[in-house]
Amino acid sequence: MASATSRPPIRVAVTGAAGNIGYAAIFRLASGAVFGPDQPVALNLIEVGPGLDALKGVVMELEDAAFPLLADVVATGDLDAGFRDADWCLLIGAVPRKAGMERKDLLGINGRIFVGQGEAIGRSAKPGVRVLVVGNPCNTNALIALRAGKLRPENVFAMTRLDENRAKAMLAAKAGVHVSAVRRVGIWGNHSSTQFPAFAHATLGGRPATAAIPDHAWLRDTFVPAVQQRGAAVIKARGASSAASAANAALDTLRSLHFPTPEGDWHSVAVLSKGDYGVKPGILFGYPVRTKADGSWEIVQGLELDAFAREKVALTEQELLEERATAAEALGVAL
Ligand code: NAX
Repeated sequence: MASATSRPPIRVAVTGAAGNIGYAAIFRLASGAVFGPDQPVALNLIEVGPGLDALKGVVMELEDAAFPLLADVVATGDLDAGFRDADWCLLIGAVPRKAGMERKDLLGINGRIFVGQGEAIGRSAKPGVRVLVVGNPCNTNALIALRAGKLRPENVFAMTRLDENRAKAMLAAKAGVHVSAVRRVGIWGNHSSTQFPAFAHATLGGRPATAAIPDHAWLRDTFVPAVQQRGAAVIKARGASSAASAANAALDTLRSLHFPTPEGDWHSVAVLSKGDYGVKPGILFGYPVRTKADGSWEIVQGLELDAFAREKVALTEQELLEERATAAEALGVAL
């Protein structure tokens, strides 16, 4: 397939491409919604088992969409073919937790998947490949892939953007402003019910959230748990986990890491901790991050964490340390 413009395509590998999130993500990737209207995109779509049959239909639909920017499509069950020459890997496919399954079982089952994927990315993707893990438990899966593939730590991310978007929507609704007026919401820690959506640094239409929302008990006791439990609330209402909003957040993350962050703002993503804000090194920890003009990124520095925030950060840090230990034991490797 020849592309409409002469720029080389950005090649994005997507696992779980025929699943709910994958299906919602790839058409927007192909349309130019992430990398812009002048940037061709190539898609490497990776599936397993029955997903491989469904993927044939997804490829037919991609053809039928006649995207001018879509330069190439590879559909495969082979990890090396799937990750070959990838600039970005979007790791969505994972085994969901089933009734009776312990967290340790899930970490073991998915851990093995992410060992294999990390190794294949290390062998077959471009050396500077960037990896975003969505499949849960995404922070620890990302750590496993990073270690297995000996990937560059600055290039491996786990998704906390859906939590940020949820938090922004809730703050906007409470204050009666449009969601686009909300900035500087950082999700700290794990993408789980221990995450900490830090409201103290947020602004609404330029005003501190704590001024725009004077009900600070609501911020602490209603807002924080509501963001933490939003995924469960969607499952209860929809009978299935968030998919379109999760795909949207994954694409927001790619865009925010690809383009410089607007002045005075930041975005949330989990990165390998090196001790910033006193968090133990060696876990994928959600932080507020800024992307620089040269494409590199930095953790936002100098934010004040009060006693409430420090307690929440410590809780989610503790959970990630435990997840790492459990996964290391289940896989029989050091992480
Ligand atoms: P689906 O079950 O609809 O799709 C998953 C797809 O992955 C299936 O088509 C399956 O065949 C494929 N798959 C499974 N193992 C694979 C492997 N080893 N290689 C390639 N493909 C594989 O789930 P979906 O709703 O798309 O959710 C995917 C993952 O996202 C789950 O782990 C889910 O928990 C996680 N989520 C993460 C979120 C986040 O914010 N980080 C939020 C949404 C979502 O819960």
